[in-house]
Amino acid sequence: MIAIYKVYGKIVLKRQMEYVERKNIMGKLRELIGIVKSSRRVFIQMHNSPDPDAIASAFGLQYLLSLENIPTVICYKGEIDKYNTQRMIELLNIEVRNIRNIADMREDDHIILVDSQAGNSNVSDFIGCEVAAIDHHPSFQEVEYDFVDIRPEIGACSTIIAQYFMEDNIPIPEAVATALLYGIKMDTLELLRGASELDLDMFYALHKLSEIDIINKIQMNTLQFEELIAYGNAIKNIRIYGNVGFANVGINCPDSLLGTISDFIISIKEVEFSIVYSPRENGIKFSLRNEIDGLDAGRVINTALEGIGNGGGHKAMAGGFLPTGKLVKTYGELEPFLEDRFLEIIETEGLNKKGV
Ligand SMILES: [Mn+2]
Repeated sequence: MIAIYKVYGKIVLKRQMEYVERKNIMGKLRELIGIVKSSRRVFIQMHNSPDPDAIASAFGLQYLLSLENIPTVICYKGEIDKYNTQRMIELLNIEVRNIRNIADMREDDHIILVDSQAGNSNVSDFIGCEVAAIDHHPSFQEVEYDFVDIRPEIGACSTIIAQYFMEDNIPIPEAVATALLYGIKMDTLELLRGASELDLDMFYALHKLSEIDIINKIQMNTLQFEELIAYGNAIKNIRIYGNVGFANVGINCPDSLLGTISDFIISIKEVEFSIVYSPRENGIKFSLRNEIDGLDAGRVINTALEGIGNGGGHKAMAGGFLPTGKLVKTYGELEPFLEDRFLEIIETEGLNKKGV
């Protein structure tokens, strides 16, 4: 890792100077503040079962808005079930609230979506008004916002928030820098997955401002017994067809863990595309990872679940949900049906990209 910082060191310093020089130009942050300035209260909504990148982005944005005396509440639906994410919240003193503990949200309250967009399968529609979206996922649905900063080419939403600080030359408190650094680290697998030049720049700048000790503490002893069971199921149930791996990790595996197991499955040498899923009471939850050049995991799941469910994401990682209510298939029929469907789409998409 040290080698990476050294290589990019010079370039980053030059760019930081450019940011400083540009500080007087009205940036994205000013535009956003203009929109929410007069709000009674702003809710910063993360995707359901938020991950470190979503939490860091919300935390950073909350700080930026607090400088303008704009009252905010960071909120989400679902559970924060991964131990390292809970540790992050605890150690950095981040205040997040589950929607079930917010009784007084009103229609005229403003919502800023971070690391998410309205209409996605993993974003619940709260009663407030979605006025803004800051995200790094591709859009699968057109939604009108008063402010939008959606950049699918960026590896982490934390990077976009960090850029707001840098552009306007706003000093970053240590806890915020540490959170954003951890967000980038987690979403880009230590800068090795989908990291853009801006991710590298922000990572480098944040690294110097962060308390690395806290990151080490967040990452220590993070494997829980429940996770071990899910890994066990994945190992037991994995099926590999060519370079595509499928694994059923068992009933009600938490969303965030599903992604971690998909990362694990794709780390197998023979697997270049992984589809990991967990049956729920009302459907099946999917997590996909892709290492094949001509393929896009987001498109694969979007096509596979078209008309029967909802899915999307990036080239390298994606997710989706298939409600079983509408499907007239027993569970035993469903697994082979899904495998065929995915394999067919992967093959067709791969061939299309090669221009065959
Ligand atoms: Mn993210």
